[in-house]
Amino acid sequence: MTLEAHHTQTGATPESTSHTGTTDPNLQSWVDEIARLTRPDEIVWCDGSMREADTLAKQLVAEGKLTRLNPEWRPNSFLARSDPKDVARVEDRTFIASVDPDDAGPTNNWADPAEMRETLTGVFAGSMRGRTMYVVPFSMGPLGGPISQLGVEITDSAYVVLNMGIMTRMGAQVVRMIEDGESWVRTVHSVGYPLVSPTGTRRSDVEWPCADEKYIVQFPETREVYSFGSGYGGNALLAKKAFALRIASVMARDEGWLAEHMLLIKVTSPEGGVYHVAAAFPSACGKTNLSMLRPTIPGWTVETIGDDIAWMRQGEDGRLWAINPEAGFFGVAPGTGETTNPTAVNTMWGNTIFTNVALRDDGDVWWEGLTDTPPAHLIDWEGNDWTPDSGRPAAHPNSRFTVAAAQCPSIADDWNAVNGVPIDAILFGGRRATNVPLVAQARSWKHGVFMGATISSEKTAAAEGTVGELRRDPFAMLPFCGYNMADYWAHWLRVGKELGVNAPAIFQVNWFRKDDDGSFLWPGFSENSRVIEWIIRRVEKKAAALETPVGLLPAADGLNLDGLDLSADAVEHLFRVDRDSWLDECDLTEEFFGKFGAKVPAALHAELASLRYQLKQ
Ligand code: OXD
Ligand code: MN
Repeated sequence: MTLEAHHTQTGATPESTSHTGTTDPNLQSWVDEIARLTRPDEIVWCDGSMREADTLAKQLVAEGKLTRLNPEWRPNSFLARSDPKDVARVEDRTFIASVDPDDAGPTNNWADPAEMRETLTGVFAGSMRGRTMYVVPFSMGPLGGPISQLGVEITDSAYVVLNMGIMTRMGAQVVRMIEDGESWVRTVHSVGYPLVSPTGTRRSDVEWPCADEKYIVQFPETREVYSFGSGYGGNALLAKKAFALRIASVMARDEGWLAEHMLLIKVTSPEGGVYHVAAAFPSACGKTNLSMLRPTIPGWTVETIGDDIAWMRQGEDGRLWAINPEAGFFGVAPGTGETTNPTAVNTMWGNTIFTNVALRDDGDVWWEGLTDTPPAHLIDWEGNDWTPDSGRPAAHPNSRFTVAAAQCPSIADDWNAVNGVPIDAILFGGRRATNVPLVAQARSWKHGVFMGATISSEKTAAAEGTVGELRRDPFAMLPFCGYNMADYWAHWLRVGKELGVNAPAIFQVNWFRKDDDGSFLWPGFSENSRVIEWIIRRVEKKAAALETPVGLLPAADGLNLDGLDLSADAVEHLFRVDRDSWLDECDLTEEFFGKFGAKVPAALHAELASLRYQLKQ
């Protein structure tokens, strides 16, 4: 297969053929070095063109690795089915290989970088035998933007190339920028399923090649990622969690910016005021839904900028400016439905890669929650016949859609702005059945950092530990912070100091509080626009707030509840601050901070002390 018309011989391994290359000596020698280690048959430099994507998709269909969906329903769209053992990010196989173990901290798996390099050299040796090695140059954020960064992923998976082409600005122009001297991040990926053994015996490929033993390794000091053994999502699309969060958070610490697990939205008020909001929620708390919110309150508009990651940097005007570094959505399919998120459903009209969803008899796709009534017959995510009586989900709970952000009907006109957008408010949300009010504003940046640092959810399954205990996910960054979490809190405090009066307001939100019978108190979904309205009115200094120990809550009648069927009891419960259970929670927070020892910034201990003091008044 030839993806490029010209064929220049480069310094690659003697037995591999290389299609084009670069005049940048560092990039070329790195590609050569990885090829010498992994021994692919062929090296292909991806140009990011539509023709290239079309060729790769056709090749994957011919190899039985993708199913083309019925173009009548879903043009230029495909279904991939993964190995049942390779269906999600593998946090226990994700490592931060920093020189000092303390730089990884108690929430990451640390690995000694020298030992890990040796291990990786072992597993990558010959791992691409019989395969094509793709060189994927990409930009996170608009090309050349002041907050953007470049990277290159080497991968032996054409499926990864196709996904990277949707999720990033991928292509030859990035190589030109590297040749012009721009810095870039090195990422290497292999599915770990060579087709030729060291002795030359060939085996046939499988539908979803992967290896039993997986390694997702970040080297923060040298800004490198090595991923082996998985072809799935964040394990393999290295621009996303590995680069844009783990490596970028370290770059951000060193360079004074922020790399965050946050969605980005643009909110327009009935008076035409335009505001930008960033919001951090743990995985599976409805970030994609909030990023595509359709307000129920008249006159308000919410538009999408990003659904997962935000990079933010102080601009020349002193404010905090943000970009969505990604170019696409890699969203969880189940629960994304015509009623819950019609915008997402419309985004996926075509040009979409689906992974591990179910196939309809008419050649379209389906997953739990897409429609209220399931089709009478499907092929499930494992390729088996399925009916509504099968007693198991048709789509894997972590099945995904990959689609360009530009296809989203609610995408904001400034989503692609080269300088980003100025941030007016930052939200921290968890999934809390108890204690945490529907919305509370932080009294200060420091109080906001305390809110972010203590994001938590009640454990819901016995497998997660004692039911009702808190699972902490500070800043929703637990699996994504590339360095010591307590140092990260200190970094946030430093950034706040730098921003001073220009700092965005910070809020805590919780859509998930339950009444004593265990049902949700707040209707959620589009009604969340009422909370957004109050937040914007606070930013505009137009809404009153009540001081409470846990933050500033809407004053009586401050939250717009017009037309909502919500009892006075429910509203009271949504904002109730129960002093005893909050004091118990303070003990848990102290215990949690204790894990980080002396690194916890004094300002956070002071916030905890102040919270306790106020609760006891
Ligand atoms: C994701 C996650 O896939 O946060 O976005 O797990
Ligand atoms: Mn995420």
